[in-house]
Amino acid sequence: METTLAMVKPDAVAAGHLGRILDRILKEGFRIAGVKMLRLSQGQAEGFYAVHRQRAFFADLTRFMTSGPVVAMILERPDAIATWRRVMGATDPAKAGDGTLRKEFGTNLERNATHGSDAPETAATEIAYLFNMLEIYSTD
Ligand code: 3AN
Repeated sequence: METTLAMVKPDAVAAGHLGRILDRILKEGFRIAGVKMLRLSQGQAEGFYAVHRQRAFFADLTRFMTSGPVVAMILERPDAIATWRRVMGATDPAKAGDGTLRKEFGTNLERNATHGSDAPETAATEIAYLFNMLEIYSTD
């Protein structure tokens, strides 16, 4: 069993896509081990995306991520990280394949509807950043 951190970003929450994204998550065989809606502060968004601090898009990205509530989830299934990234599709919705969440719900490279951890270490860091142990119902 593997765990990943998924997020429905402010654009997709505001557009009312949460239900369809949750439905897709369950259809793909994920178990939801934790879920919460929260609105990130500027400092929290900057901490979450700290690896991108030097990138030109950092200020815009963190402003977008604080523009409304997000829904953060801990997802479990075998090969969860790669599977969730496949379901999301490419970072740029214009390049994402048919049937992917970013193709269906993303607006542009920045407002791309969903987030997913890119490696086991990142997943562990991101989960610890957003959830405390009382909020996680893991079968591990
Ligand atoms: P992914 O989320 O597919 O792993 P990353 O980690 O390269 O992509 O980028 C993190 C987030 O930063 C993306 N989800 C997207 O919102 C934003 N982003 C990435 N590249 C750009 C860019 N060139 N311009 C604006 N925003 C970007």
